[in-house]
Amino acid sequence: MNDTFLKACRGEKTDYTPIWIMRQAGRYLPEYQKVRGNVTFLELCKTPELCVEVTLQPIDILNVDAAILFSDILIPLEAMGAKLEFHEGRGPVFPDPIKNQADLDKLIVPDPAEHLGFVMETIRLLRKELNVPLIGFSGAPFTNATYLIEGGSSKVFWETKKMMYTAPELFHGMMQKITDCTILYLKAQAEAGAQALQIFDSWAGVLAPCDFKTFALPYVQEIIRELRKATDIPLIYFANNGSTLLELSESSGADVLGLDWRINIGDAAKRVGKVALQGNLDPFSLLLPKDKLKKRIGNILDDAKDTNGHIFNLGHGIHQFTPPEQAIAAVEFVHELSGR
Ligand code: 1CP
Repeated sequence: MNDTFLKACRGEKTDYTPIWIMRQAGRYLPEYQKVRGNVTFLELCKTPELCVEVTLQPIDILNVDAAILFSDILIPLEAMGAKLEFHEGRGPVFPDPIKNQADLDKLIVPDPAEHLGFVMETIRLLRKELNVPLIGFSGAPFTNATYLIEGGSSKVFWETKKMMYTAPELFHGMMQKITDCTILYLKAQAEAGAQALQIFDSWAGVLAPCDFKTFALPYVQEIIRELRKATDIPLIYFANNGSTLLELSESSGADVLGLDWRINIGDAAKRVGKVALQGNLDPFSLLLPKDKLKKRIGNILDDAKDTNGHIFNLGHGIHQFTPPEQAIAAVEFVHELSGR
């Protein structure tokens, strides 16, 4: 097995800098569109054979150094009992958002084997096929909570912040319930064969540092503390738009911190201790002409030379209109320029 990714996560020396791409399986790939054309997104997520197929697509097409389980951060929320719909062109919708204690009381902490068995089955099947490490994942409690409270995607997070500031006990109760669910879910993924776990905190960057510290970070810390007792696989925490939260994020206890593109990776390395760093090419810079893209990748690799382990990635998910050949070229450039 190619274990370059796992070595970099642990801060060990590698022959080259490994790369994978957030959302590497998805709508920018015609091969994904083809599978997706026959089923709804939720049907796809619940059919292990199809999840295996789309997880493997970018491994062959892009030649990346890690696979990420095909699923979605919102799947365990549905297992908690929240009604979830995906509307074409509009994204996820929770038609019955959580507004009060009675709504929260209706949510359960699901047994992953019973309610999320299709995810574990996907992991078991993938491990038989893969020759690169498999990353499992979940949303971070704060990010997942925003979807349950807002009833879907948001730009301003009015309802979330309103609950935080005017009903903090309800908010904390909800965070604890999501945390309990996430701990069981990620432990089950590790037991099924996931070789690293990433926690996606896509909306952490909308919080002031003091609120991140009070309302979000303690729950990530609890998840990582509990996982540590169960497994020694690398744990990655990605707080999107989180460069102002870097030192706090490091106190999550993660082995690897994901970085978006708004910070220079060398500057980030100076601010943290022995964690490895993952990132951080602006996803839209994949539109650069190839010579400029190569130079840009070279600069990130240079800036990252003093990190205690570097995993190349984009600073957020690949955009759905990205030409696949640009992503293929980016992977080639990372491998070529970082070869030692
Ligand atoms: O129409 C389609 O085919 C659905 C598009 C799609 C895909 C391909 C969604 C809907 N989710 C996914 C897969 C997915 N989502 C993966 C596995 C694929 C891979 O990485 O290769 C992963 C890891 C996620 C994680 C995810 N889902 C996040 C965290 C990462 C991030 O991008 O910030 C979030 C926030 C979601 C929610 C979600 N899922 C899908 C949509 C449209 C959204 C909403 C995003 C938003 O609120 O802006």
